[in-house]
Amino acid sequence: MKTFTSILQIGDLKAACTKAKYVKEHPYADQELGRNRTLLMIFFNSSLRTRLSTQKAALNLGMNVIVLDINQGAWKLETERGVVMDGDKPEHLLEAIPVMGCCCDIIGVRSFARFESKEDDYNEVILNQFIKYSGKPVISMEAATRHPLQTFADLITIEEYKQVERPKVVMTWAPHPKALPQAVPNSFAEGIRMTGYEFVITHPRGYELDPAFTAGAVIEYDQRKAFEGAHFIYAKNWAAYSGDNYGKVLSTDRSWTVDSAKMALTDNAWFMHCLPVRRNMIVTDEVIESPRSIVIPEAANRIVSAQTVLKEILLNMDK
Ligand code: AN0
Ligand code: CP
Repeated sequence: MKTFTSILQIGDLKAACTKAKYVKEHPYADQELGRNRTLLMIFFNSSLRTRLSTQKAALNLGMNVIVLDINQGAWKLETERGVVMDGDKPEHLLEAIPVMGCCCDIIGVRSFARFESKEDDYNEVILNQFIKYSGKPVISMEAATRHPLQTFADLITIEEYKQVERPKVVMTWAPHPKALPQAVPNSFAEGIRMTGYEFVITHPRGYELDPAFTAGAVIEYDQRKAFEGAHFIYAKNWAAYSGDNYGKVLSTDRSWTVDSAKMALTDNAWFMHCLPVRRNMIVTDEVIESPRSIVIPEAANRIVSAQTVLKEILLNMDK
């Protein structure tokens, strides 16, 4: 593994989960592996879990870590090529990236969809420039279209909690006041396809995701019907993807909030969410606080997914 921008890059899922299990049980077994190696984490957007868990994972591997919040203290970056830089942005991404590359051995990048251009977002223009110009392995810490460290943690969590071989996993859209990217649901759909689980996506009409990610999934517009017999409920909001509605909030209909009455339709399903979550918009207090909510162990598995990925990259680096 040289870069990690899609869950597909973990290769064989079973083997990856076995590696993750080892990392979880022996977090400090590879303290020498990261010695004198530096992880640089670049954030264009806010974070709690990704920042803490990826840093913890790197420290477990004996790495040094530098964290840079681009919006707090760094020069404001121009990202378009060819502009006359006479405005408020003193530095260009095309110089900044190679300089970042000089200061580390691995770069993690968080760069959300900007919803200014669907084409730019879905071509991952920011992430791909890091891959092209940093000269270092790049890890996505949520880019415009995917959040693979989250997906890997989600898959590890489902493996840990599933009680039947082929569980029914339901990803449900839920309301949120702001436009959120499609990265988490895209990536989750991409990951679930690797598992062979039964997979149903439920959302209001108009919230169809990019079929490149959802191919093979059953789309059910009736949320209650989708919940019937589910073993896992994976809640998430996302903004519209299709056509001119790209990046728009089409609905904040709270009849889509995950509540106890809907959970009662499932086969005693586990409740999952990547967090941060808006209570009583996405999910009621009662459901997120119930014994079937596994959002905290899911978040804890972010250390495991990051450490497994970092370890794999370190093992493949020329010493
Ligand atoms: C982000 C999103 O929906 O992509 C990050 C989730 C991990 N969520 C928010 O911005 C609230
Ligand atoms: N789930 C997740 O990535 O959380 P943060 O946005 O807090 O990093």
